Amino acid sequence: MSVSATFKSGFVAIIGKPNTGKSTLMNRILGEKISITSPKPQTTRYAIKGIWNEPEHQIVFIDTPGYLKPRYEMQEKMLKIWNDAFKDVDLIIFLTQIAGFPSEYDMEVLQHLKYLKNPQLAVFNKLDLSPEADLEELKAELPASITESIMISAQTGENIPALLDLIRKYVPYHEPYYEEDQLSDLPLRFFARETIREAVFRQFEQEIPYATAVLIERFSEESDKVVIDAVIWLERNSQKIILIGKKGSGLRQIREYAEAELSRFLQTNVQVHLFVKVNPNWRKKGTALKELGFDS
Ligand SMILES: Nc1nc2c(ncn2[C@@H]2O[C@H](COP(=O)(O)OP(=O)(O)OP(=O)(O)O)[C@@H](O)[C@H]2O)c(=O)[nH]1
Ligand SMILES: [Mg+2]
Repeated sequence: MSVSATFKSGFVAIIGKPNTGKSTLMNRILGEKISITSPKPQTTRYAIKGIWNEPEHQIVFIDTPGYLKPRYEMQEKMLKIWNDAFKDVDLIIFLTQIAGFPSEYDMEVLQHLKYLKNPQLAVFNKLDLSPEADLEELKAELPASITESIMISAQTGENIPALLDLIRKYVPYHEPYYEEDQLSDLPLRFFARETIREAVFRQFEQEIPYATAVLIERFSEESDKVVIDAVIWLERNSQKIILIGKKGSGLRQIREYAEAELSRFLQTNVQVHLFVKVNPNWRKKGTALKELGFDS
């Protein structure tokens, strides 16, 4: 790859409270659904990199899980991912939603940010829901470590070009870190797993999404299609019954969602075979966590 001396490349971490729209923002910038989203908090469980390529820039966004209190081991892992995401990044985007700012959670995050040396930017999201918001009022709550701020809607795209102009300013001259046609550093089987998890998050209420882990057992790329075998792990038999649904209707909907999303993403036919298994408290078991991919 030949690169001019004026090429810029760097890392931008997006952090903040669950459900404020971090993943939606990253997907909006990339124009592809790299990170799964849902109306429920704690949808994202990993630090997910999305690579944004332009002729003169390559910006690597790191979407992080919005963590709650580390009640489960899984949440401690999220906390670690979150802290690691700060290290060595060229810019931290503190993302919050306008309504309810500053929440207790926001204050806690801002408290951390005060002591970090990385350049920081505040992004107030969901402007479509609070069109009357006053940026000056919101800014008054920010620590001095945050030098700029902007109100956007990740959902409608409002002010995204202005946000991108701000972000570009913080990215240093550097050759690209990844190939220019690469959208993410994650393997395709990761997207398969995440898409199935997204279907569960969108289809089921309260407990089931949080009791779910997905393991891809087979991902085979054939000449005319991709075939995926996946196990959905749940904590209890009662959850398994609900997930499978009447005459398998619940499971069928998950499969259809995953096949449609993944066919679009991979641009080929995708066949998904789902299996449901029960493993009580997979969340609390270190080994099970590792097996399920929480091994960072
Ligand atoms: N109205 C409105 N809704 C938004 C906007 N941005 C995101 N949302 C919605 O807010 C919800 C949460 O979005 P996510 O992107 O999953 O939030 P997140 O911050 O990644 O959440 P976690 O991964 O749980 O930390 C979804 O239902 C989004 O559709 C916005 O600008 N306006
Ligand atoms: Mg997310």
